[in-house]
Amino acid sequence: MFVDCQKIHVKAGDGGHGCVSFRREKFIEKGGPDGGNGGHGGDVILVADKNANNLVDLYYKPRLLAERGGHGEGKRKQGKSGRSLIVKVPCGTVIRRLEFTPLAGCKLMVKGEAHIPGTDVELERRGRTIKVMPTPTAATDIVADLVEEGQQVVLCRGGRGGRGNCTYTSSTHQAPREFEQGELGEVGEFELTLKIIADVGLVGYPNAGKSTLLSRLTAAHPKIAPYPFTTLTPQIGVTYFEDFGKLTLADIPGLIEGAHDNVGLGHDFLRHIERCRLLLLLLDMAGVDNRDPIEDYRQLLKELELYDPAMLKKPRLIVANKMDLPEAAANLRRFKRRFRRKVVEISALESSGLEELKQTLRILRVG
Ligand SMILES: Nc1nc2c(ncn2[C@@H]2O[C@H](COP(=O)(O)OP(=O)(O)OP(=O)(O)O)[C@@H](O)[C@H]2O)c(=O)[nH]1
Ligand SMILES: [Mg+2]
Repeated sequence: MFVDCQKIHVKAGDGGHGCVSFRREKFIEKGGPDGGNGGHGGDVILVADKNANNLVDLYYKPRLLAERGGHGEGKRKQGKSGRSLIVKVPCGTVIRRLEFTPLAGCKLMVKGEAHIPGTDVELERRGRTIKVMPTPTAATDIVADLVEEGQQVVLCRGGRGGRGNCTYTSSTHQAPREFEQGELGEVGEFELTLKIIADVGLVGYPNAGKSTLLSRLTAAHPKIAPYPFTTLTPQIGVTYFEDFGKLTLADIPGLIEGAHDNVGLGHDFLRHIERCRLLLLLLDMAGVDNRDPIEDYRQLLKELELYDPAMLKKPRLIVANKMDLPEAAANLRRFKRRFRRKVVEISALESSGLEELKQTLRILRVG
């Protein structure tokens, strides 16, 4: 299963409570207070990992809870710190904070005032205060964008451990019975969206041959079939050059008219090419399904523009596929007369023209 958008509920570990204890030993009378502090609660951390390729783990486990801190003990023993929960997510995950909906039994308090979005919120639960991260506003709702391998973000911090009674001792207060409860860990709700990071995005109508091209240039094995919407989820492949340089290519489901409005598989997948540095517009030059490559090209540009005008500012390369079929040559002449742009001619099926395509991609990508 491929999951590229997932809502999660996060709770960091609560701090352990401080302990009230007095030293009791034979021959030592009134040994004094010796209650230790509570341990800190664990944090919830997300880290970008190149081996994770989608958010399916979080789909099955959308509640992330870190371990709580241990309580303090006698003999000044500090409670054990809670282990942090570290979750791996794919590179390219954007994390947005959502408005927190308190659980039953919780009351939203904002220092006695009506709540203002973007300010600190506190929750009161069974007489104790939970820290909730500031509610999102347009400017602050993106918490992090994990792009590089190893980049990490602490989503919620664990609570501090409470003080034990030995820390309350003073010259005038030698047998304190005070202690502190551990702080509650932060809670929050987040939405994770994956926006794949690849150098080249393959864009084209269904059946144009995008998956065939990906399978010829890289070691990826996407499904290839002569019907539209064979590819249902983005596929990534890496193509290598003789000097060990490499390019990553992303194949997304075919675009059709209205894709910007979520027609077909539309919108959901266009975001995966938002971050590609180069767009490869693949056209079925033979017009196999009674299509006209000129119309296809116009429509693709229109869909990209309607989705986000910035898409057209990216460098793009037009690639004419299916040049092995007899109708292709005449269509290509017509296309070139109409647009006067550089067109790379290939036949993905017969693997012809692929070396020139690779070199052109490289030059455009570097330049
Ligand atoms: N004759 C010929 N057929 C091709 C060529 N490239 C792809 N095809 C055929 O076109 C059909 C569709 O190919 P796919 O690679 O699945 O197309 P796609 O663009 O990934 O399609 P979707 O995933 O549905 O968007 C398959 O039957 C391929 O064998 C080519 O260069 N020449
Ligand atoms: Mg495909």
